[in-house]
Amino acid sequence: MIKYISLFVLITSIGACSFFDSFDETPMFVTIPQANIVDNSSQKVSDVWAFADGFSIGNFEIPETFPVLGEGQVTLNLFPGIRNNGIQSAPIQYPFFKGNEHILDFKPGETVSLDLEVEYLDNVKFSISEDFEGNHILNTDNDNDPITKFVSSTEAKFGDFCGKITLTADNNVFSQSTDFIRPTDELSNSDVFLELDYRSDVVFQVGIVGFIGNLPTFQNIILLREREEWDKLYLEIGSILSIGGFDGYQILFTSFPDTGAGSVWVDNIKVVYLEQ
Ligand SMILES: [Ca+2]
Ligand SMILES: [Ca+2]
Repeated sequence: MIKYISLFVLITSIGACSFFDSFDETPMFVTIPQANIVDNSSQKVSDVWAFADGFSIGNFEIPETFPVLGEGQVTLNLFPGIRNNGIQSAPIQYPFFKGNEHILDFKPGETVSLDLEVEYLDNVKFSISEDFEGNHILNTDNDNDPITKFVSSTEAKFGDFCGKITLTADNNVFSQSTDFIRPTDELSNSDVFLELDYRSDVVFQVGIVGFIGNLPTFQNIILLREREEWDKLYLEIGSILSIGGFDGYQILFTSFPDTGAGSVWVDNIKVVYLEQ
């Protein structure tokens, strides 16, 4: 492992020429031009995590070309990565995607191009899944203003509809959560992420309403800034549900104080976990 990591550091710090001078072996190169979302669903895969014969080569922002050492055949395992909680400096392997395995004939100096295929694992489950293509489940009004609510909108990127909520000068607060209190017991041994597509011209917050019995705890987790184009958030919520000891939860959308007039659009709200 030390060998691979030091190779990567050398290449990124002093360039490929020095790298070739320093080692007897000539690597082959693997290019990952793009992530290919197998079912054309909404995903934001930014990185590939690469392993050769079980050793980590590193994680790379796509598109990228990286060297691989070996002889005979090399087993290359690639895993799709995302940025955790929308933080650029927090790349992680997303625990819900299948890995790609390639058996390569090792040919020094040659470059192989491989698309990263992105597909959910077979045991992925959705505790919540809302695409706004029919009646939606974002109707729980916690703010006592029935005017501020999510309505179906045709301004969608995926499918025909998304959800939209609008703030005006007179109606400038919202706190809306998903209908039904979802149980947490099925999530307890798994990573749990909220996936959310959003666009916004105001700052807003996303969080959970955690329930112990019927007692709600409102918890904002992340503040999302304005986005002119649709963006996607992967938000880790399993630890928050677990630490709170909640036996049920809803997903919560809240306006930020004094944010002014504007709208928030949301789509493809999924709470993802692995069936054990
Ligand atoms: Ca949709
Ligand atoms: Ca409301």
